[in-house]
Amino acid sequence: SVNSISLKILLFSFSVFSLTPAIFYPFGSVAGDTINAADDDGSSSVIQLLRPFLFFGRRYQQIYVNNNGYLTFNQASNEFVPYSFPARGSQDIIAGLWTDLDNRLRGVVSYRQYTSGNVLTRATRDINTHFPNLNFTASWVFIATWNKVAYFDLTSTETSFQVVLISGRNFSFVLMNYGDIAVTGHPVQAGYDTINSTHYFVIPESINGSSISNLRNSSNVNVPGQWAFGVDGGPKSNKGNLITHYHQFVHHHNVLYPEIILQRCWSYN
Ligand SMILES: *[C@@H]1O[C@H](CO)[C@@H](O)[C@H](O)[C@H]1NC(C)=O
Ligand SMILES: *[C@@H]1O[C@H](CO)[C@@H](O)[C@H](O)[C@H]1NC(C)=O
Ligand SMILES: *[C@@H]1O[C@H](CO)[C@@H](O)[C@H](O)[C@H]1NC(C)=O
Ligand SMILES: *[C@@H]1O[C@H](CO)[C@@H](O)[C@H](O)[C@H]1NC(C)=O
Ligand SMILES: *[C@@H]1O[C@H](CO)[C@@H](O)[C@H](O)[C@H]1NC(C)=O
Ligand SMILES: [Ca+2]
Repeated sequence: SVNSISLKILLFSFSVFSLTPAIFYPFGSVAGDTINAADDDGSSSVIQLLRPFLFFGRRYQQIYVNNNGYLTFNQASNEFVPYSFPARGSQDIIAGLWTDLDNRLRGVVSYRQYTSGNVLTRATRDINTHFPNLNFTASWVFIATWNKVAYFDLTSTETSFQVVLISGRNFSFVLMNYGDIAVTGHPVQAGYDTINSTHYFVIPESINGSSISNLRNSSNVNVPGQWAFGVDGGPKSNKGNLITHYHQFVHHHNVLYPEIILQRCWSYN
């Protein structure tokens, strides 16, 4: 019947979408990524950055991609239970989805940095869209991807997200891209925190594993599943408030309709 055909088309388009969301930057072995060892609480080796990354006033030359869903600068971390931001702790951290991920049986954690090519063009366009009037040009992009990674002890789950670091001149940005995020009973945390928590951000709803799947349809930049942050901490980011629109998308007859739920403001400094 017509109904079953349209249902099949819908299911087909949903399954295509779930393979690789359009917001994802290139990743995986086809993109030439370096792949982390499959390990419950493992990390990359130290990654020397091809350009220094400015994170709220601190300039980093190296980074680690930790399998449990987050980036650290000074040392690798095997912590599988996130602490809550703001922690007023002693490290800078960028958490795409800090929780007990485990890719021994399922999923790939990988990363790559770029200093030329289409990825820079795309990053330049994305940042100028999200942060108009900066006349920004990306000169370096770092992409870390957790693709279809299982949670510890929940070996049939698949969770996909990316953390993209972008810099040019003395501007720096973080994009978080969320695909399918499986429900979990483990503690979770998404956002970033700094030494002594002078700057931090927690993505709304991201501390509840039961509602974590909503990361795929929320945004601060009108792009479902994408969050964008300016993180250099330079003078420009102290000029007033950045108004952000937090959208959720509602399911109705298998179609996603945008619904404006909230408008959030935060002081971008
Ligand atoms: C924007 O940046 C480019 C290259 O950095 C520069 O050539 C151009 O003059 C800038 N435009 C404005 C309006 O500042
Ligand atoms: C963090 O706070 C402690 C205690 O107030 C202080 O001693 C330390 O210098 C601060 N660290 C940084 C990097 O500001
Ligand atoms: C977590 O999310 C679920 C589903 O949205 C909700 O029922 C539950 O009350 C939430 N728990 C907390 C502690 O916020
Ligand atoms: C970039 O850094 C220079 C000094 O290194 C400073 O004068 C300038 O204000 C900075 N620009 C921004 C946008 O932070
Ligand atoms: C968000 O997306 C997920 C997965 O598509 C869906 O199950 C959920 O109902 C959505 N939540 C909202 C609030 O739209
Ligand atoms: Ca783990």
